[in-house]
Amino acid sequence: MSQATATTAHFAPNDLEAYWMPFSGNRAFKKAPRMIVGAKDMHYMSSDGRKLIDGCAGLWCVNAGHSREPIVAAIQKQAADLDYSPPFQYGNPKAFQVATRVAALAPGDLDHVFFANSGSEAVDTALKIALAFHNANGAGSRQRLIGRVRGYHGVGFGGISVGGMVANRKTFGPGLPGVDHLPTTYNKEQHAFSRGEPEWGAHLADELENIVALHDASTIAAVIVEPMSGSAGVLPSPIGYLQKLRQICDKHGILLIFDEVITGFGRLGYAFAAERYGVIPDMICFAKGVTSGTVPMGGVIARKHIYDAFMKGPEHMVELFHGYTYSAHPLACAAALATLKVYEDEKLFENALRLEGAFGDAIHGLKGLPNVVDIRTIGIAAAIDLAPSADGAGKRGYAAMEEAFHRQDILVRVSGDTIVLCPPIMITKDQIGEIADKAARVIRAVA
Ligand code: PXG
Repeated sequence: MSQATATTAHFAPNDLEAYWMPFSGNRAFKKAPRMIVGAKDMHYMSSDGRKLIDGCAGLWCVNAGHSREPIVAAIQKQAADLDYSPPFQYGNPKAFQVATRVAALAPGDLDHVFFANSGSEAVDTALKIALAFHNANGAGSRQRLIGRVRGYHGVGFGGISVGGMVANRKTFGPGLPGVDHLPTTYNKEQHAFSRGEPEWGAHLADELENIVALHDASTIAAVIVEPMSGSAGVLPSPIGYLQKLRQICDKHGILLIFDEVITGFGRLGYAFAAERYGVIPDMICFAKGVTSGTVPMGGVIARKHIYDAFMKGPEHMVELFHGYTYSAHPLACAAALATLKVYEDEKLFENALRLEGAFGDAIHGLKGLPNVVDIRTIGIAAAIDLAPSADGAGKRGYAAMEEAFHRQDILVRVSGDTIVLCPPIMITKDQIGEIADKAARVIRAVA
């Protein structure tokens, strides 16, 4: 831990009331806070001075590890050199450099990058580009958007509409009109305890033909899917599924969008899952790992034909009526350039691929522990489903998170009664073993 971290380790706020925490049980947290005050490489430090291994890369974002010197230095220098510059009609040089680097990492002719500040904004941006693309091509009737049951695409109205999370639909109403959904690819009978891409389920992509038959292709703008659903609990695409979706989209002139907010930047052993699967979507949404979580940044990578469709008309005119005050923020750009260099210098994507087998072995070794009803692993990501306890859904999961934080010195992500593990991809084999051991102790403790 750095000097600064050590001196702040015992800082504790004296009033927790004002902060309305996102996606949190506010009252339970405020009774027994899990306060984090420092971080370095694979570890967090708690306010009571304990070192916890980061089992979830923050929130799937700190792929390069915490507070890495070259990234910290780049952000500090940028804050002193150029704090902010307007992204509309003006440019900062690093924005062009990041775009070039990200485009170079993306396969095929995914050549142009539009910047946002989060995954949610990236998704809204991609959906809007899809609609505007068809408009620009004289196909304005293509307005329908297709998502998938159990998909997670952030929290904007576009994202929750194409997403397939029941809680969003129950809480916030019907969302955008003209949205339809493919079925989820997860099937417990067929997939339980699978490693990597399950063999069963490619045929579920054919459901897109049924949606086309119902609405007609001329009304459909785009399909958006996660190559591996993270938030729904690590649900990888079945073998051949994404290839089928690509074929059907091509046949009907429908754009295919991969939401790679989680799968981007090494989680599955490649810069993008598109490369792992050999499928080139028309757009990729990214965020999180692009800056290793240090400064918010998101964006959309678009294929050449998408960008070109907009580059017509008078040259002084705005081509796409979209953008954010903080698109390509200088601090985010500096962080992204430094982060991408760390990934490259330390070969972190290759590290993830190399350790995928060891990670799968370690986590699947938890099969047979009390209440473990399914385990799924792919890349450096795993979900462990626990049977709910008799006193209600989500209670065992919450207890697992508390046990992990307060007693086993590991940060995990919990969704309902599912424990998710997705540590930084700078991880070593020993640390994989440590995470699996700690997870085992947590699972036993909440039996
Ligand atoms: N798309 C995908 C595929 C995501 O996973 C978003 C969009 C939205 O990103 P922002 O930056 O707006 O939050 C996400 C976010 C979890 C978890 O524990 C996952 C996300 C966020 C927080 C927690 O699974 N994914």
